[in-house]
Amino acid sequence: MKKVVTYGTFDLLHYGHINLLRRAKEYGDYLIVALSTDEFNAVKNKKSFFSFEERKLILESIKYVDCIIEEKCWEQKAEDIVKNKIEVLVMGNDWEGKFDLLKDYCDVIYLPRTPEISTSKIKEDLRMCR
Ligand code: C2G
Repeated sequence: MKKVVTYGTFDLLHYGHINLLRRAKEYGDYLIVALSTDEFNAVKNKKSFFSFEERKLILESIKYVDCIIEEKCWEQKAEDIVKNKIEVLVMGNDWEGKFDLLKDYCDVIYLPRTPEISTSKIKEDLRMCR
């Protein structure tokens, strides 16, 4: 079984996230999502609308997702990859190059982001509607 991993907050899940998850799954048979905890979001200077548990519940309903683990820090990726025997790390290309050091452990793939959509854009547009 070829395992793939991707990392993220996945707040206010939208079609850009779904495009990423669908394409990531195509690189293997089993997709692990390392979901940023609320505490790690604070490290990333992100405040998600949905809590970790709520974001996890939503992601678990996505057919491309086979397993969800916690993303608690920047430094856990190599251990995650070795421990879970992961062969491919997939991220959107806003992260281009940032995880190349992990090429010692697995394939690292950066996929084009879906344009025109982001969680922050959704929040901003909703604020405008008030
Ligand atoms: N994404 C995308 N297209 C968008 C929006 C997001 O392809 N329009 C991708 C991002 O590139 C990322 C994934 O969806 O690969 C999740 O995005 P976020 O939830 O914003 O994750 P991020 O804050 O980038 O966290 O250690 C890595 C970090 O945890 C990544």
